[in-house]
Amino acid sequence: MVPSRVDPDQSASASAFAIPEALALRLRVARRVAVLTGAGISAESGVPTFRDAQTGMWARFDPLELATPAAFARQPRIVWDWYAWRRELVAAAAPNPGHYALAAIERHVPDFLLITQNVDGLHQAAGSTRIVELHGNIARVKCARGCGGVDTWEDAASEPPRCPRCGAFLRPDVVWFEEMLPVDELLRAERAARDCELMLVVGTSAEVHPAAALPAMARACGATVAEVNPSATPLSDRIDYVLRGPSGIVLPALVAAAWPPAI
Ligand code: BV8
Ligand code: ZN
Repeated sequence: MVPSRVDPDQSASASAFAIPEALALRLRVARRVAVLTGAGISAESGVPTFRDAQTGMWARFDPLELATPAAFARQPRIVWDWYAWRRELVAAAAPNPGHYALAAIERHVPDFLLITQNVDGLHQAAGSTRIVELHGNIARVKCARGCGGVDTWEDAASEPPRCPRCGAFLRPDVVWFEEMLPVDELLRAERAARDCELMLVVGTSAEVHPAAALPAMARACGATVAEVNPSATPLSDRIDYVLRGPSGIVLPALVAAAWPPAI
C-alpha cells in the first residue's frame, strides 16, 4: 500500500502546506481520534529530540545508556545531572503551534486521547487535557526505592538528593529503558489505539516499544493512520498518509483544513 505523501516547499507557512482533502474530511467527521507524539513535536520549542539530546558536554554519553536503572546504579550523579540539565531546558521552553493545534483538535473531537512519549509537559502547557504520559514527566521526582514522589529537594554536592523518608537516592519520575511503563496509562493508550477511527503519529522515530507498536495496532483495527515528520520512519511505508514537514507547520494546516476558520 502506497501512503499518500505530501512534501512541502521548505519555506512554506502553515497555510501553504497542502493537506489531502480526504484526510481533512476524515478528521472533521471522526468521533474517536488518538494521537501519538514523540520528541519531534517539541523540537521547534528548542527542546532537543532524544537523538539530539546528546549535544555539548553530553555528546559522549549514549541516551540509551543514561536512561537506564543500571546507569543510575553505576553513576547516579551523572544521570541526575543529565536530567537536571534537561529539566532546565524544558523549564525555559514554551509550546509551539504544533502543540496548540493538537489542543485545538481535542476541543473538536468527542472521543480524543493524546498519547505522548515526551516527558516535557509542553502538551499540558498548550491546553491539552485528555493526555497520557507513557514515559513519565521530567518535572517530577520520586524516591528510587519506591516511597513515592517528593515535591521539593535540596541539591547535594556529589550525589543525587536523598529521600526524606528512607534516605535512598531521589530520581526523575520517568520510565527508563528496561523499566515497565505505568500500567493504567499503557492500557488507556492501547484501548484508544484499538478504538480510534484516525491516529495521528507526530514527531516520533517509532523505534521505542511498546509505544512504537500503537500505530500498527490502530491500523490493524481499521483506523486511518497519518504520520507528521520531516523525515522517514519505519512506519512511513505502512500507513495511509505521510505529511513530510515540521509539526509546527503541518498540524496548524491540518486543523485549518479540517475546520476552516469562519470567514
Ligand atoms: C520495557 C523516558 C519491559 C526517559 C524513554 C520490542 C522490540 C525491541 C525492543 C524492545 C521491545 N520491547 C521492549 C524493548 C526494549 C526497549 C526499546 O524499545 N528499546 C529500543 C531502543 C529498541 N523498551 C523499553 O525498555 C521499555 N520498557 O519494555 O519494559 C522490559 C523490562 C526489562 C527488559 C526488557 C523489557 C521502556 C521504554 C521507555 C524508555 N524511556 N523516555 C527519558 O526521556 O529520559 S524512551 C525515549 O526515547 C522517548 O520517550 C521516546 O520514546 C524515545 C525517543 O524517541 P522519539 O521521541 O521518537 O525521539 P527521537 O529523537 O528518536 O526522534 C525524533 C523524531 O522527530 C525523528 O523521527 C525526527 O525526524 C522527528 N522530528 C524532528 N524535528 C521535527 C520532527 N517531527 C516533527 N516536527 C519537527 N519539527
Ligand atoms: Zn524513600
